[in-house]
Amino acid sequence: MASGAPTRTTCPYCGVGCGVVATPQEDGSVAIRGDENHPANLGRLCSKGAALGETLSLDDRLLYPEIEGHRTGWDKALDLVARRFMETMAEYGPEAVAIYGSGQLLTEDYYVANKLMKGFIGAANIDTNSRLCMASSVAGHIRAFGSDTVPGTYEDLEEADLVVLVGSNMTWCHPVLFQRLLAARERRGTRIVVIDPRRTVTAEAADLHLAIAPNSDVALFAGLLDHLDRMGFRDAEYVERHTSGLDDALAAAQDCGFPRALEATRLPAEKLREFYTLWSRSERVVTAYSQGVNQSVVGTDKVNAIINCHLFTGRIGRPGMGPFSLTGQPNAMGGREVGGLANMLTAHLDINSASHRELVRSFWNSPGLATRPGLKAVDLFRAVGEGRIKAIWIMGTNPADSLPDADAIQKALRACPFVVVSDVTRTDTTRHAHVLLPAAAWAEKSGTVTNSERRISRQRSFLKAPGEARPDWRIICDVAARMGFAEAFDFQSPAEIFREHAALSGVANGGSRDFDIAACAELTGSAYDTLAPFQWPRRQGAPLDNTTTRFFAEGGFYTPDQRGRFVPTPVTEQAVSPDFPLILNTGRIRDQWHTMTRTAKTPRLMSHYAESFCEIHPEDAEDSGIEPATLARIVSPQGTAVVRALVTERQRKGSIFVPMHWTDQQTAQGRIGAAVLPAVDPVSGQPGLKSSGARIEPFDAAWYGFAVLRNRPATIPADYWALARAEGGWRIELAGAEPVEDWAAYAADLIGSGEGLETLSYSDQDQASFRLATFSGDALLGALFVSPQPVAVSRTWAVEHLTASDIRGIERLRLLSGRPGADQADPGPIVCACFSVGANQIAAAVENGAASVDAVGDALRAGTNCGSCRVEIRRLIDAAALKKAV
Ligand SMILES: Nc1nc2c(c(=O)[nH]1)N[C@H]1C(S)=C(S)[C@@H](COP(=O)(O)OP(=O)(O)OC[C@H]3O[C@@H](n4cnc5c(=O)[nH]c(N)nc54)[C@H](O)[C@@H]3O)O[C@H]1N2
Ligand SMILES: Nc1nc2c(c(=O)[nH]1)N[C@H]1C(S)=C(S)[C@@H](COP(=O)(O)OP(=O)(O)OC[C@H]3O[C@@H](n4cnc5c(=O)[nH]c(N)nc54)[C@H](O)[C@@H]3O)O[C@H]1N2
Ligand code: SF4
Ligand SMILES: [Mo]
Repeated sequence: MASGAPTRTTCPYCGVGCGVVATPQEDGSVAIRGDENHPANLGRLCSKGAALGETLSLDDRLLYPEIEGHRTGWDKALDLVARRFMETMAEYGPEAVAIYGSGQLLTEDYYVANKLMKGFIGAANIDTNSRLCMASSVAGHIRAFGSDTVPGTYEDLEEADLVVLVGSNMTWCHPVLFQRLLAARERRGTRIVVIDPRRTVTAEAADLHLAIAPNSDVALFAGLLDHLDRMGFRDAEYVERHTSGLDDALAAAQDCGFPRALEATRLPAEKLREFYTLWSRSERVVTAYSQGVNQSVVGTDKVNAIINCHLFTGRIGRPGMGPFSLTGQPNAMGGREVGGLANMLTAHLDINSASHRELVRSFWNSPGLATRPGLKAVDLFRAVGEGRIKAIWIMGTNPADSLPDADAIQKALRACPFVVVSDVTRTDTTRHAHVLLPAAAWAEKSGTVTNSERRISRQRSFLKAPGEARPDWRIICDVAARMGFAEAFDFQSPAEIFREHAALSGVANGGSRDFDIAACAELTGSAYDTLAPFQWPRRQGAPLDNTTTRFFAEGGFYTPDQRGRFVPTPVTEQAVSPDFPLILNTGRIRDQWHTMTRTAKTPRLMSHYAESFCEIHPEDAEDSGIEPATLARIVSPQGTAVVRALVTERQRKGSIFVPMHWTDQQTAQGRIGAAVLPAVDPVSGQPGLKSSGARIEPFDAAWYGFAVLRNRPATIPADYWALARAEGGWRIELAGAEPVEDWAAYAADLIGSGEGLETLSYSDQDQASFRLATFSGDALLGALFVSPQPVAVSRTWAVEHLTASDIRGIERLRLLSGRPGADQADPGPIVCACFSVGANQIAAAVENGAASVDAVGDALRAGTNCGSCRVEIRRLIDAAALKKAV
């Protein structure tokens, strides 16, 4: 096959929405590069985007529909879904049926799912993982603006003098946008403030880090509003002409004031003052926020506390100013545009408004549109567990891991009479599927997505769907047709769906609603194919060009009186239970995406962190008897999880942080979702995923092990394990609560045994330490290292043996001893995933005179591609300087 034509598409990971150019190669691989013409990234990609080509392999893909675990044909599977849905509706009413979707579906998929549920099944029990992600931003926007509008654009981050990042680890989670911000800082000296209880890599790159107490953001920004008022920073004209409700909001802010803000945030007074002064004096300020704000039981108030300050100063909708909600998923925004939440209608119409409902009903010609909001994610799964919902269709999300109280979710799914799952691979959720539907994946799908700055981009397929996999929109329309709604779902392409969606956004709009892309209502097939990225709104007749759009500089809010609303945000206290005194914070790491179904496929991305961990402050570790690098059990009233202890002062005392990513697919007992509290924000219904009460205790390990293996073992006999792909095979961390009698037999089970293999082993007298390596010819088949303490073998170095073809003599002994020879460099833990550069290599370069991140880049290329690791490189340079100084 000759190498294919380049296809311009969009990255399927975060809400930055980078343009990607994918070029299939002669050898079947796909070359990936950033699209230099895409306004979001101008050619840049982060480590995850750059590794997209490595996630396209077909192993693990779902290729055929299954019923009860057995392969079947599409007709049978679709007939069954339609029949069971209709039977359930007939017997128990439409509210007994639910759809649980995802901000990773394309707008066209999302549109038809929502149309089917709200318009034709006739109830609104369709919610999505956006409830866990964006719901508080949506609710905060609607309270303040009357609409779910992100007022600004990415350029504002580049044109601001001050950028405040609240609850956002932008370096890792929106890396390309962060690179744009850093480049702007080079040019104009932007000040960056990070507000996060943890000292993240983003915090380390900032000019000021406020390590506030968890959930004290409301007090921080209420205190700021009070400060702005006292110091005379009110934009009287803006407030007078364009807003309402200031008095109540100010009263609440005065109630808080500096003293309560100080008490709640537990910051040093001079830091708090510095921040207030900086914010007040910077006309061009962007306050960008993400999950540290949204994923909270006071998330909506956090959003409004921030927006209040921008309304008060009139710093909104002008270049370099405004509140900015960073969206998580690639299409979190598109999902909201089609009303993909249980309390919304499509096209930013209001489900609680009779006239809006009538508008949609008549446009769809629907037999009976939902008349009231449906259940939000946490309540929706509670209803599944309690038997009120009897049939559920899950698409493009993995709630068995990602919802709080995840064991309860699994239990609910087990009890549910009918579970349909559309996915591209097997997950902890697909285990519960009665019907499993193979969806086409990123490279095979066409449609549109909307990024954080309201920019709609095309996703274009460049590979044929494997096996019998089909795009989600097609699957949904096929089920709808079988339920008797063929006419309303007679779409032959994503372009047709997009046109309908665009047309609906313009119906009776005339500027009365923010979301309007009626300019696309007549788009031809070929115009859709070549559609360049554009920002909404694009009202009827407007050109689809690259111009920037902003909202609210001159008021024009979407409230009945067109005024922006101040919302009072009273400061509340969160109770801490003495049995669960620590606050469990969960979130993301640089190289993994959510439940790891794609990113875990690439060794490069597994080399940054190969197992889950818990960041804990040294004093909390000592109080709980946790030694560095041992295993620890996190216990909450909901459940438990076992992870590696990472003792660090970057973590605030009283809080612990565990990544959300690891599932039963990669580790034993490590799913943190099982320990997360399902409490939700009363306004948005978004769970407070960052602050569960928990305690931590040592995991009593009789032994620890580490293994590198060419082949994935069928079973892993250990109480704890974490399995990761490595170049040439696999790597596993192991631990057991009980001693093992016969280590040689254990190793043979894990690694394999048989004729023609050569095995070397070593054990100390009481067999507490044991090492074994098995060779097939001159290549390594596997090696196991066991010790009563955490195994002190260089992981990167050991893993490199899997790809060596000539391990002989002394090399074998060195491997067995677990130590590289003096003539061999141990690269150390991988810091730069793009060029596989380890911490020891960077330390050596620094030792040899590389004194800056750029100098390290010149020497090793580390940090010169996506740049996501530059802060970590800086940290190593600083550590070396510190070592020299003491
Ligand atoms: N590498 C990577 N990038 C991703 C993703 C991924 O899985 N991996 N997922 C994408 C998605 S869907 C999302 S939603 C975004 C999320 O992007 P982010 O929101 O940036 O990421 P998180 O790590 O979830 O949380 C951000 C920070 O909130 C802090 N935080 C916790 N509690 C509080 C608090 O009370 N106040 C404040 N101010 N901060 C607090 C946490 O310590 C954490 O550092 O990332 C997107 N990008
Ligand atoms: N404790 C804790 N929990 C969290 C969070 C947290 O910070 N802490 N964050 C929350 C947030 S912000 C989010 S966004 C969620 C994310 O949580 P999930 O949505 O559950 O995570 P993913 O792993 O992205 O799941 C996407 C699924 O869709 C499949 N998939 C990929 N492409 C397609 C496709 O084209 N079609 C179909 N049908 N399937 C596809 C993937 O294989 C995968 O199984 O997690 C939430 N849960
Ligand atoms: S920043 Fe990275 S993950 Fe996000 S869209 Fe761009 S390349 Fe993809
Ligand atoms: Mo998210």
